[in-house]
Parts: sequence; structure tokens; C-alpha cells
Amino acid sequence: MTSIVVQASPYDFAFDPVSTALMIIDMQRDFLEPGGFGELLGNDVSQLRPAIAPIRGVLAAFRQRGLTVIHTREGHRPDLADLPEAKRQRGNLSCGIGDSGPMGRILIRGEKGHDIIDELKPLPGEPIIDKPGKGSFYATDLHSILINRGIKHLIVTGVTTEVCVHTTVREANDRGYECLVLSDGVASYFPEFQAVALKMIAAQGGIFGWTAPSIALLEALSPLPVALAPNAQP
Ligand code: C5J
Repeated sequence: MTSIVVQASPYDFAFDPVSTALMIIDMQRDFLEPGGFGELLGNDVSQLRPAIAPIRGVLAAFRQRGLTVIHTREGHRPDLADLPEAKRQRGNLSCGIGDSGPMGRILIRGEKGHDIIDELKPLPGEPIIDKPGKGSFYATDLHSILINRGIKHLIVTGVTTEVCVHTTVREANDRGYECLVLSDGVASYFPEFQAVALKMIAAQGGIFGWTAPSIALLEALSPLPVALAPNAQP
């Protein structure tokens, strides 16, 4: 077992990379690009873009070392059978989930807007979790995949900090996972929510987990040799 230690808040976060997964939550066009669900809700989608570069850096470090990477996408079946009526109606939108937008039907699996942005495209072999809710565990096989791979620690990135990232971290925490949320690898449409959502995770001795900037994780990973594992990416 190799123990990696990251300087984090509220205290050092230690993990064995072999039993750790990088989670990239909902980095979809529907949240990050104009014409998607995020913009239809009235948000300034450019607020989410600063998370892309830090996630790319950590993703490269994980791939180079053959470590586990998991992507999630929020969305629904084309027949909307998994879309609660309450979620469909929420926001009182003239164009909402399941309706046609500039990137196809909003938040529907298989549509252009539902897919992950080009900058963070999953590689073959990296599990993609399609989730109908805000949390990544609800109505998905994520927990089974993590158990089957012996994963105990999660490095959490993605959008949005106070919604799908928070819900996932809370779900993970209750299932016994240790979560490190990367402060520059998550983003919110609302700067004030970003700040307070990060504080809420690490408050009270790390009530939901830890937070740290991506550079702290990259520095901690740097002594770990690249291309050791058979599936390591150059
Ligand atoms: C939202 C998400 N905000 N991925 N989804 O509806 O955070």
C-alpha cells in the first residue's frame, strides 16, 4: 500500500491511489455551454469554465498512472419514464427537461447537450454513470462499481458545487467513502455558493470530507511513477 498525503482542509488527506477514484461530475454541455439546461435556468454558464483546466490536469495525472477515473452525467431516458413530474415542472420553464433546445432535447441521454464537453471526453474503459438525480449514487450502479474495484477514497470534481457535487459527497460520506473535493476543480454559477459550499464540506472537523486545491493533489501524486499500471495513458 502506498500512502499519499495531500495538504488539505481541515487536515491532511491520506489515501492509497490504488483504492482511490477520480470522480468528474456532470461536466456536460447542458451545464457548461450556451443553449443548455443551465442557461435555460437563467444562469451565466461561463462561471463554470474555470474548473475545466484544473480537472484536465488531475485527469491527466490519473490517466498517466492508470488510476480509476469515473465520469457522471445527469439526464433522463428519451421516454422520460425516469423523470419525476416534480423535476419536470420545477422552474416553470417554457423550455425544460425533455424539450428541444439548440443542442437537442434538454438533459436527455444520447443528445448532444447531455454529453460531456470535448475537453474532458471519457476514454474507453472509464465508467460513465448516467444518473437521473443530483446525487451520483441515487438510482445508479456507482456503489457496486466502487465496491468491485475496492475504492475507498474519492477525489471529487465537477459541477455544480452546491448541487450535484454536494449531493454526491453527502451520499458518499454516508456510504463510508472518504472524499477530497478539489476547490478549483468544482464550480458554481454563484460565487457566494461556491465559497460557502466548500466551507460546509470541511467544517466541523470535515463533516462531509476534505477540500484542497488541485495543485496540492498534483504535488502529492508527483512522486508516484507514471505508466506503472498496464492501462496507464501517455
Ligand atoms: C444541477 C448539477 N445544478 N449537475 N445539476 O441541476 O449540479
